[in-house]
Amino acid sequence: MRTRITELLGIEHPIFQGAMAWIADASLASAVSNAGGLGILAGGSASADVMARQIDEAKARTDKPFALNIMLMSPHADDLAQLAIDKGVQAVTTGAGSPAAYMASWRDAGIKVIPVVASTALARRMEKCGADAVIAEGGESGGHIGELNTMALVPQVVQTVRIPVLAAGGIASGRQLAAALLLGAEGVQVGTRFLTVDECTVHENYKRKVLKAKDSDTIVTGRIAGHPVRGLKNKFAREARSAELKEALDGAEQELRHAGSLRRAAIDGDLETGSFMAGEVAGMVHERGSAAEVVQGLMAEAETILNWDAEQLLAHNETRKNL
Ligand code: TUI
Repeated sequence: MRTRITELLGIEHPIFQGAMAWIADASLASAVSNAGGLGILAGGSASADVMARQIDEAKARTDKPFALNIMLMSPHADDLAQLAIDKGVQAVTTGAGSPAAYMASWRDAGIKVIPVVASTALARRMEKCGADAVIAEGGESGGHIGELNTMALVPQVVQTVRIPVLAAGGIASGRQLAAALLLGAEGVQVGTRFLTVDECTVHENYKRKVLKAKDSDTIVTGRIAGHPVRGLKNKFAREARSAELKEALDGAEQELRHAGSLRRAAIDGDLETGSFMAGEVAGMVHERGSAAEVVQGLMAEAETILNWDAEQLLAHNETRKNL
């Protein structure tokens, strides 16, 4: 399947691996890149030194393109922006803010720039600053989210910009990949589905929690103070939610409550006090397997369904069978 995204990056499949902070390391990113998608290293708030080592490790594990994600609320964002240039990474994705200040220097260095946007306004600004593509991320996603959901956001971003759009949020199957393409996307970003693959080094408790989850097991905390985060329900999330509602905590207090919570989930596997960020599709992730199996499964299912006409699709839907 060739799209402007596969052409832009020289990759085989239009599938990006979600930039999951504390989780998306060289092991996962190189596995996804080796499978023909785009692996993405995500440091969250990690320092440039830590990410430099991750980049070196990813280069040792794959000859294929991979990206560095920069979480713009990180205190190290400036250093990471420079690191991408010094290390000559092929692509940068960004989240949780506007990367406008860095765009010119990345482009001068020949780095492909693909910001995550949660609104048409930011998508338009990013196109004007020279972004190569945007990832339109709906509120079904895990982690820090915007206000709109994928079904409504993606077509509106597609109508707003000429550069290619990837869809993120709520995508864990080939059917959902096909649906994203029908909404006008030219690629997808998949996070939660990669949490349980063999090459993902996240704590085993995190994997088990995703595998056990059902549709209603995610919850959004932090909506009141303006930094909404979706994750799996546990003691931490329930307490955070009820404290927010009772005390209408201010933003600073909420940040404090969240400090270290993703690390406690991803590294320590602390089931009570960790923040197990995951998307709404956690309820449909029931398997482990390899990253390559996920990439190939998504592509095969999407290609099958996209080759059907409406009659075949509706007949198949009646049977309720897997593809
Ligand atoms: O960034 C994400 N998801 C994340 S980041 C993260 S780590 C974290 N650490 C501490 C506190 C909070 C999170 C976990 N998950 N997704 C991309 C994304 N970006 N979603 C929404 C946005 C976004 C929101 C507002 C991007 C830009 C924006 O406004 C920028 C502007 O200037 O208008």
